[in-house]
Amino acid sequence: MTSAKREDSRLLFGRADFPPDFKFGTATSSYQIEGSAFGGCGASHWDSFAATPGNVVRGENGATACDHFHRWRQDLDLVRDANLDCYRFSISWARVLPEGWGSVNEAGLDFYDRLIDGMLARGLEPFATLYHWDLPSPLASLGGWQNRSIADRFADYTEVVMRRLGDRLAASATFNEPWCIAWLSHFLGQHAPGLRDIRAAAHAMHFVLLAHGRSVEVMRGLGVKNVGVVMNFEYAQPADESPEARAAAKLYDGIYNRWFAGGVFDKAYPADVLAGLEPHMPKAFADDFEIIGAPVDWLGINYYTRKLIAPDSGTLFPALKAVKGPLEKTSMGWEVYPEGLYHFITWMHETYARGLPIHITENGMSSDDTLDAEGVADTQRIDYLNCHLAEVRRAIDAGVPVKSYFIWSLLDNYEWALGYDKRFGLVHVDFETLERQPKNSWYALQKALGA
Ligand code: IFM
Repeated sequence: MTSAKREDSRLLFGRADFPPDFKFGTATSSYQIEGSAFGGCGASHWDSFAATPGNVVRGENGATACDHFHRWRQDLDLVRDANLDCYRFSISWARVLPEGWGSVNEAGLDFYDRLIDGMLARGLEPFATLYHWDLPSPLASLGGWQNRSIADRFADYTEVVMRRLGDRLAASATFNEPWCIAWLSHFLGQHAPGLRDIRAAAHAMHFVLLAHGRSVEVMRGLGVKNVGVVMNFEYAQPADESPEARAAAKLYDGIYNRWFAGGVFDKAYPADVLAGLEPHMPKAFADDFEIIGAPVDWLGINYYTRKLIAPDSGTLFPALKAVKGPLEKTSMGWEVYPEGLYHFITWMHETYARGLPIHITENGMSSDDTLDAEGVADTQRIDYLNCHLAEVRRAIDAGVPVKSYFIWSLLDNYEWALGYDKRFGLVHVDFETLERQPKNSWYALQKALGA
C-alpha cells in the first residue's frame, strides 16, 4: 500500500483537542465476530432466525463470522496498533451458559478470561457488555424477553460472568441497545426472534429493563465497578411542517429515545408511548421501577443517523413511518446527520443522565469498501468520523462530561439481517480467507492518535 493513498484523507483532530483523560476505542460484539461454531458455544436465537428463509440476506449466520475466537490476538494487536486506548466487546450468554442457565461452559469463560488479559497486556482498557443479542435458544423457547423469568436468568448469568471476569473490567454494561432487543425484534420483526406483535414488544420493552436492573443489583453485590447501560438513539425529525408529522416524530422519539432512558433514569415511562402500549404491558409493571431505576455509573450512547417521520395510514398504534431523506447516505441508506450526536449528548446529559459520565459507545458507518493493490480508500468514513468527533468536542466544550468515543467497528462483520455485505470496519475482512487488512481510516486513526 502506498503512503500517498493513505494521505488522501486525514482525521482533523488529535489527542490535544480533547481533555487529557478522554479515551478513544473501537467496539465489536460476540455474535458478529467470534464464530459461534467454536469453543462449545450454545445455539442462540440468531442461529434459528438466520436459518429461517427470508430473514437474513443469503441466510448468512455467525457460525464463523470473523473467526475472532481463534484470531483474537491479531485483532487486539490491531486495536493497540491503531493507538486506541480501549476495546469494547460483548460476552456471549450462549458461549458461557449454552443452555441459558445451569452448567457453565468453562471453555467459554476461559476464552473471555484470555481476551481480557490480552487487552490488559496490550495496555487496552476492557469495556464489556453482557448482552449484545445472542440469546441462548433454550431461553428463546421459553419466550425469551417476553417472559418475566428472563430477568432472573439474566441475573444468574451476570453472576457467573462477573465472579470470574469482573475484577479486570474498566467498565461493564448490562445491555447493548434495548430498543433493538425489544422493538426492532418483537414489533418490527427485523431481528431475532422476528416477531410482529405488540404484546410481545411491550413485554420485551419492560422485561429487558427489569433484567438490566437485576443485573446492576448483582454487579453491585459483587463489587463490580463502573456499571452502566448502552442505549441507541435516533434523531426523529418531522417529514414536513404538518401537526400530524410533528406528532408522529414525537411518538417515534418516545418509543426509540425516551422509553428506555425514562425507565432507567426517571423510573417512569413516557406518557405518550404508554398511551398506546399500556393495554399490552405486563401486569403491575410499575412495581418494578425501583429495580429498573437502580443508579448506574455512566450512560453509553450509540448514535448513527436521523429519520424523517411521517404519519402512516390506519389508526393502529403507532401509525407512523420513516420516509427517505435528502442528506448524504451511508451504504445502509442511513443519512449522515452529525448534529444529532450533539443533540443526544446534551439532551441526555441535561434530562436523564444529569451529570453522569457519558461514553459514546458506538458511532461509525458502513461503506462499499473494496480492497485493491493500494488498500481500502474509505474516505467517506474518515469524513464521517471527522464531523461526528467535531460534535463530541462541541458537547464537551458545552460542559458535558463525555469520557470516551468508540468507533463501530474494529472489523467488517456480520451485520445481522443484512449478512456480511455491510462493511463497518476500520479493518477490511475478506470473508473467504478471513484475512484482515487495515483501511485508510485505521491508518488515519493511528496517525491522529500517535504520540
Ligand atoms: O452492527 C450494529 C451493532 O450490532 C449494534 N449497533 C449498530 C451496529 C450497526 O448497525
